[in-house]
Amino acid sequence: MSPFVSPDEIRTRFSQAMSLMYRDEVPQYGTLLSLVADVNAETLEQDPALAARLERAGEIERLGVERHGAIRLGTARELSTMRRLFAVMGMVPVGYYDLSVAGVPVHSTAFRPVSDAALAKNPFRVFTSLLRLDLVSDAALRETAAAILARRRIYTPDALALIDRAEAQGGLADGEADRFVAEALHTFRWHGEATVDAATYEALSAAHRLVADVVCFKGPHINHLTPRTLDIDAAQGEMPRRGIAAKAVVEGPPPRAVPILLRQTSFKALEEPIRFPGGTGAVSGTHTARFGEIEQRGLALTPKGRALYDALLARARDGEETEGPYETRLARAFADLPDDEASLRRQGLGYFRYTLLDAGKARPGAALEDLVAAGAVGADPIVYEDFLPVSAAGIFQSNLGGAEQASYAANAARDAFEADLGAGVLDEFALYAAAERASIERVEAALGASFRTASAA
Ligand code: OOG
Ligand code: NI
Repeated sequence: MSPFVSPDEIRTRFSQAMSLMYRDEVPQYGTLLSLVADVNAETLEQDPALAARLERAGEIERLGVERHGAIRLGTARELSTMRRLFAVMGMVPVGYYDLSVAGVPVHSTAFRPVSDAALAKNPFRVFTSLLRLDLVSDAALRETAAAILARRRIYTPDALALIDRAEAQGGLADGEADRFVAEALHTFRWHGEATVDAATYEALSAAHRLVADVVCFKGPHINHLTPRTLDIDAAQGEMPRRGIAAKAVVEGPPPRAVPILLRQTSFKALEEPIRFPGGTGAVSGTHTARFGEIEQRGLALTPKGRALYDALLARARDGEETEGPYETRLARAFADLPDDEASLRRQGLGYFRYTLLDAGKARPGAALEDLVAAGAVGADPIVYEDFLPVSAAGIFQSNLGGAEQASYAANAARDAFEADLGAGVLDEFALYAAAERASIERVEAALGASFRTASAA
């Protein structure tokens, strides 16, 4: 037996500890959790077929613990250490998101588990952004910010020592894992004291509110935690009834019979008191950074499906669809994406996980598609585990508190990001394709046959 706690278990402990901490720091997050739990229970009760399918996919158990968070880092060193910290809990960087196109001076990745088994245990993800000071035009301000960031230490010495130990030993023993969780948690806490004086805060905030959020504090406070709902429209409707002012528009695709990718809504960031050093100790300013968010996840799309999604979204946002409110334009644009599972699968638009349901119904030599039609094999949507850059930008914008609409020339810098990270980011599509392929191979092995046709994707 391994003397170490599994990374899945450490991730679960960490995500639990983070959730407790955030509920303490931002009580409305607790309200969101109970709202989502109620909506999910209601949805499952009213839709036994959905309940059965989630059960089959092993998603029922994960639903109660499922959430994502987000942080914003200031330096390459912070980012590469964050990669090592998350690796201890089985989370690796997936995807590259360039948000500069949307006027946010960061680029990002998502740390998350990747294997089917680890995702089923606990799919905790952290959307992690790195500030791009190169996009700040004022050179003096850029230098000030870089100097402040170079001085801060966001990890405790014990957290660093435990990361070293996990790497050297190949894991952490039970007590070490608990200490690691407690030490790592410090990095994500809110600190009400700014590390800079009010004038510096104002100057950085004027360049972009996000710059002040990253540079002026002791560490990268977790800025939201997001539970997963099975019905985001119901959750959105319920928010005002529980005293939460919801963001006006749900980000992502419109409501559909077959949920795809990711739909998200949030409540606006709190305006929190901050103190500046050298002051009287009295509140000397406010800062908006921390908020609450809810999401609904659906089918992971193939590159072909995703290209269609991106095109349809653009059509609704700033393309041919110009008549009526946003929701109407969005619904009209998405009429061009099939909205039943069979079409999405047959047209190679989404990824599916295949399971053998009834070997007795399987004719020898049949194609996979025939086996699905005959009810011998089930095809369930593979859940999208990642993020959407346009949605993420919308979430950033609605929570920065200011009205500014900065814009930067489209300026992806993936190579620089990976160099700062100290590793490459994984390709999300390759992960979904591998999960689909592995499920087909399991069916093949169980039937002792191989299928004539390759998977749609
Ligand atoms: C991250 C915003 C992105 C999401 O769910 O798309 C995000 C941030 O505000 O730091 O969390
Ligand atoms: Ni989020």
